[in-house]
Amino acid sequence: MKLRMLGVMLTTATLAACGGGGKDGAAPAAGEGAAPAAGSKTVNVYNWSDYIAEDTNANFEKATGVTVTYDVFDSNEVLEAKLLAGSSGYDVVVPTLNFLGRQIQAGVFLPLDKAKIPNLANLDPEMMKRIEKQDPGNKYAVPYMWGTTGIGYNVDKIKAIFGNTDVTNSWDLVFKPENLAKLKDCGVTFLDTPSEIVPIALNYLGEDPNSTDPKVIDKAAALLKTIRPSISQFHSSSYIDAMANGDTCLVVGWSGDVIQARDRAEEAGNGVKIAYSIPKEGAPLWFDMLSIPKDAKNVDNAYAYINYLLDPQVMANNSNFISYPNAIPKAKDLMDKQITSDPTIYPPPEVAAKLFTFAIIPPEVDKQYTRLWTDLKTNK
Ligand code: SPD
Repeated sequence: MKLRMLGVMLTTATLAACGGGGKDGAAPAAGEGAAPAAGSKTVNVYNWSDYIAEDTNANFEKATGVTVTYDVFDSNEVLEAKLLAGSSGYDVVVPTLNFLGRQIQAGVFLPLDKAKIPNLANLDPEMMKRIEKQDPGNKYAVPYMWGTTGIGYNVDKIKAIFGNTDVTNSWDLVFKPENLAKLKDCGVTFLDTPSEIVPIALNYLGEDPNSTDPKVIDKAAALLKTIRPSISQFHSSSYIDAMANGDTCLVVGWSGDVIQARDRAEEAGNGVKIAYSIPKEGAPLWFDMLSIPKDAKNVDNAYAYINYLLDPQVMANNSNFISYPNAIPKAKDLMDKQITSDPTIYPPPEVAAKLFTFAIIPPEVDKQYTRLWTDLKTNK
């Protein structure tokens, strides 16, 4: 069983000085090219919460002599606001690919000096080709982890209410008001982001999930209003513990986070059983990308940090800990088979065929998303 220090991997977007503490005796992996940088001895990293093994930063510090200051967030919107404002103070950030795409257009990032990231050679060329659609020439970023957005659920509660868990195979469970109403009392959490929930609703309605037509987007807004009375909370990180504790029985959330909730419940021995489903109508597939803001102060250390994360052993340790897949084939070989053979983490081809990616959201669509989201959240 994995030992996790609950509370160390923060589930809220707060400042976290993350380091120390070995996990399962995993050996520090130095990572080729992770030599101490001359000059400054720090790197300021801004990553998603619950998205790194608890010993990775400490191991990097040991290998390089560079101190990691590690802050976390749980929303692309929050990260983007900081990046667009400038002077974020961060040297390494991790936007999702479609957000990265528009941030590239806004001139936020440093073009990568690939000679400083020798472990780039470890990345899956097929995946890099896919990513190139939103980062032409793979000029500004490299993939860290990828995943899907689907349904996390409390197995026993769903069985008690619906008789079995087959209902989790369809978004009908979420978008038919009469279904979601049955879960209202045991807790329903949605990710707090229109940029995921609106495309999922559009896909369910048979529309293009990336539609930019205001009338089409209004259809998603109308659908969401019909289920609003049954949504207890909008949050993009606290649901891991809430599910693990049995405080919420359904989430529209991220694959690895739900698996982490499952593992936390198992470790707590509290009898709560959690599972994750990618509904048959299809679900989002996304990539989170390591990049360097153009005003970063510790650029060489940022390269050393990114290069370190791309070491197959380091990447495998991280993926094992957070239950998200990565883009390094050699790392997959080093990972726990229980994770690499889990179809909810690594979707098989027939499931993968139904996944859709997010397009770059144009400014006018962004405004409509923000308006409808505020309206949805404030009017129950
Ligand atoms: N707890 C880590 C969650 C990472 C989620 N990445 C965001 C994906 C956005 N589509």
